[in-house]
Amino acid sequence: AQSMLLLADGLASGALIAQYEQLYRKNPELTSLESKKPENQSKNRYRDISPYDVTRVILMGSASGDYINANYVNMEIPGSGIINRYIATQGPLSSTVADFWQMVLEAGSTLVVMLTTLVERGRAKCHQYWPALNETLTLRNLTLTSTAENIEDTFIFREFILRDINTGEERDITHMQYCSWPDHGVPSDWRQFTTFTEKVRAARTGIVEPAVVHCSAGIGRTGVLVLMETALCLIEANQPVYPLDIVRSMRDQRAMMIQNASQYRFVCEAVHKAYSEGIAKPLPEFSR
Ligand code: PTR
Ligand code: PTR
Repeated sequence: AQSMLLLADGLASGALIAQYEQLYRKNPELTSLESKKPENQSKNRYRDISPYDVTRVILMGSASGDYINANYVNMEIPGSGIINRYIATQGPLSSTVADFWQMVLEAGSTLVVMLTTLVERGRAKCHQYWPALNETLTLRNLTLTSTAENIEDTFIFREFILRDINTGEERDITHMQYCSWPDHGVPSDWRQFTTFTEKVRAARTGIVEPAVVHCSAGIGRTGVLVLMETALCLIEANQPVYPLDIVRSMRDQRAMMIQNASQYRFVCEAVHKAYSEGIAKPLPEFSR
């Protein structure tokens, strides 16, 4: 298809990267004032990573205020009627674990995607915000019970039950962790990453509530996954894939999505390979 030829040309000529470097990292018209308030600063893992006010997730029922470092990111797939909804967020801190699960509860989410390990090169990247298998974690008005854990090469899939103590409401949560992807870097294998993304798509099929996606800062690796899933959905709906437009749309909802040019190149190459190898292909119902 036309857009795939453009993508291949752009990768070969370097134009794709040049255009990416021109793009703003933050939309200059959008503020992030809430994250700078004194009472909220300790809730940010990184001082330089702040959510826009306009798309931030506002907690309704948290005892520690309405702020969490998270944004709603909605990616529309034209022509298909699909809008993939995400909450892009940082890896929880020990002090924000209860807020994190409160957010999952309030958003109605059933899927949490984790793209970091807890520690990388000796540095803490994310607090372990879930209990060990068959154990229960109690957080203010919530409990979280871990009921299953399956390790598949570099992925770990877990099942949790999230329970609201006040209402008795229970919800099954699927947790999908990708384990071999250091921050600022790219996955070691495009095929494995594409497989992981396909599994995320399968897990969210038919679900309108947002998938909660996080890494450590919630921008770099989270951005790569959102771009990949969006591109696969566009191909399936027989729509052109213009990665730069997708990044712009993401960065209008959460600043700095996709950390650097090597991540952008990686995901563009993965999209192109998935298309040329027929892993991603237009569905018959969408071909014109
Ligand atoms: N349905 C036609 C086809 O698949 O060939 C027409 C079509 C052409 C559909 C291009 C989508 C297209 O988008 P792009 O080529 O930019 O991916
Ligand atoms: N100031 C931090 C740093 O550059 O180390 C912020 C940061 C951390 C930015 C991690 C991006 C990071 O990667 P990811 O969003 O993939 O966790």
